Amino acid sequence: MACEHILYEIRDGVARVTLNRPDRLNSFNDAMHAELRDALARIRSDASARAMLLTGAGRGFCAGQDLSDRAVAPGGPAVDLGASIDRNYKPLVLALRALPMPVVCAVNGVAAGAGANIALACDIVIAAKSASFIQAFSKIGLVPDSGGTYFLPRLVGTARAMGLALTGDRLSAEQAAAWGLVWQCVDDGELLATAEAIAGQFAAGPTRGLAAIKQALYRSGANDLEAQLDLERDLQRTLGFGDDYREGVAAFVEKRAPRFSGR
Ligand code: T3D
Repeated sequence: MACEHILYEIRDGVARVTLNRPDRLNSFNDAMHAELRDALARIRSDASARAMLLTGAGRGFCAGQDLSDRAVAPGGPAVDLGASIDRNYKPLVLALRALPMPVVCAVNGVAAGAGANIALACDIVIAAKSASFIQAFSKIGLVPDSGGTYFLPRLVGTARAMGLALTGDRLSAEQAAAWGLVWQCVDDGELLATAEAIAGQFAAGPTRGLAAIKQALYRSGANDLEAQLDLERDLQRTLGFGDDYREGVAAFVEKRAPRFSGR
């Protein structure tokens, strides 16, 4: 599929995806969703991709759904938002979480509505100092979607989640980092270099092990301790038969840097 609304490349083990509708603050229309869905499927099936980096073009990261596609003429039929979520937002969030490699999100500017929660669906979120997060849904009579009501209380607790969701107030990147909503807040000029360095580190890492870490942490919320211990055992068993574990131990014993193959 030709890409018109995203930029996409795989280089040096890192799949880079840039949301690219800057004049609309990279808000989502159906075509951008389709391109992103296609890119994620390609990344998943390309063995040369061992980490993903998601960012936005221009001054914004993503302003959520393109609302110009939602304006309804008086008396006209309403859009079925549930169908839109089933078709676009739910598969996107699930695909990011299930991608068998770390996903680094570089939040370069405002992340609003579904744009904020798609950032939170990524595994490591780095925000530029000038970036901000807005749960804009309450301003238009909606509920946080794209995982907002799932991620927010888990990341920042119910009181802060409730405040963010009910008010729709802007949260600065620095405050987001202080609250533990994101991994790091960096100077604007350092955002891409920082995100590239982290994605590059992951791309040279033990890919299956990193994917298993994602899986274990994301499943821990629904497991009791015994189920989680069993999951850790099962993952460890599988990884212990892999090339990267063998290489990691050999490198440690030989006092050299490991050369992980991702297998
Ligand atoms: O519908 C479904 O399928 C269900 C799923 C819904 C998921 C959702 O994401 S619902 C929430 C949708 N998003 C919003 O409500 C956010 C709307 N945008 C804003 O509130 C503001 O734009 C921001 C706070 C994000 C940024 O403000 P500011 O002042 O920095 O920029 P701006 O001037 O408002 O925006 C710049 C341009 O982008 C502007 O266009 P113009 O006037 O230069 O031609 C603005 O209209 C456009 N833009 C920004 N956000 C959207 C958008 N155009 C369409 N849709 C947007 N979401």
